[in-house]
Amino acid sequence: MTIERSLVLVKPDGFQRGLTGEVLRRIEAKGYSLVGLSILTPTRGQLAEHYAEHEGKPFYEPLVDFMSSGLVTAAVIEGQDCIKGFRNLAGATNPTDAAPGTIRGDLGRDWGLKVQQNIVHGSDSPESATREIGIWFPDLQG
Ligand code: DAT
Ligand code: MG
Repeated sequence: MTIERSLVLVKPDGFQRGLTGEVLRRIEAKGYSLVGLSILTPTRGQLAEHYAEHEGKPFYEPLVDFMSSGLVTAAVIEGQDCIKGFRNLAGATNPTDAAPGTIRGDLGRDWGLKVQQNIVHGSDSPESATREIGIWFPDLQG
């Protein structure tokens, strides 16, 4: 049993659609705690750090354009095995593939041309979580 922290983003599509509360509700209903919360428009510099692993991929520039296009809600969540647990709550990257019951499966719209519009981001490993929390919440420990 490991108490972990994970970095969650409600992306501009989720924020604009008024889904921040629904995402946070699912996080809290699962039993995870909120230990950091912020609403901001990400800078391209922040996003370059955040998405460094994807630099050079065909979807990288559209992804950074989209993520810097409006407000996002950034959250640090805490709970037992919450890194994998939140990824399970979020569902598969492509909302069409995401299972019903997941955030992307229930609320994500068609993959279509805007594949990056899948409502949420969640850290994918303890190393990513520590790194990402440092980017979005420099005052918090990963
Ligand atoms: P995830 O967000 O599920 O961790 P990822 O880290 O592989 O997925 O990719 C980051 C984001 O980039 C993802 O949320 C949506 C977008 N993306 C991923 N794969 C893509 C693809 N093949 N085409 C377009 N956008 C993609
Ligand atoms: Mg990822």
